[in-house]
Amino acid sequence: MRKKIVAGNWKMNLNLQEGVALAKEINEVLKAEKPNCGVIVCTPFIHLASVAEVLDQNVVALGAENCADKEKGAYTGEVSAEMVKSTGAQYVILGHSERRQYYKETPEILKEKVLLALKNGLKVIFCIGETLEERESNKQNEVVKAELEGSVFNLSADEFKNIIIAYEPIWAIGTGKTATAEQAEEIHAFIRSIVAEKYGNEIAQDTTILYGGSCKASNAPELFAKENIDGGLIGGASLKCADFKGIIDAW
Ligand code: 3PY
Repeated sequence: MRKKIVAGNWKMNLNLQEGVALAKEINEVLKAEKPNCGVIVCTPFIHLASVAEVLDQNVVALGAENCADKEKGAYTGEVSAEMVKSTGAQYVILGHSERRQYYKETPEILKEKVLLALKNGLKVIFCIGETLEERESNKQNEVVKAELEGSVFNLSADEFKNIIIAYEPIWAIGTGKTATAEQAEEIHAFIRSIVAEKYGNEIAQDTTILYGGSCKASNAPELFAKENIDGGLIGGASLKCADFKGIIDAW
């Protein structure tokens, strides 16, 4: 049985004190009422060590939003997968469209990041998704397939078991637009089918595929009701405990 997950992606929001306070609140609320799914909060690097101290990771696991494509050394300002892991984090988001778009992260760079994350014992939330233009020319399947082939389909089956896929249509990120549950289900089913082609049906059935892009408490129930949607990667709505809890409660 694949894992249902709701993961928060705080992006570049909240200072350290605000981040720790939010993590504490989420932890308390979920300890009091155990969720029906796995919950992860992915925070900026500077929050990781402090947030690790306040989370019971059996209830809320911790992840980073990025890691370097180099192992160690003279890369000023970078943070390695090993450093992320040493904070107590267990997950890392890689391939988010904001990283691809604003920081020019290519499939090759992402491939290196994925390998280093796995080598250091992190599980990867790997994001894929098409632009509006690609969707309008019906290229979404081609795009997500190429993104998987470019950065994660080189992995062995054992390695691939540590990958969570997050489908995030770029046109739905931070825009308030959400793919309809039917649109999302259609492409999630396609993604599962190409995972099955590559790694076989058993691994495909066990792979968690999250939906991301303006997912909130109001649309989460409809999205999560779909067979191939195993939860959400949540941007803005993960920045307030009540909003985030509202999505978690959709399971
Ligand atoms: C969003 O929901 O806006 C996201 O980008 C989640 O990663």
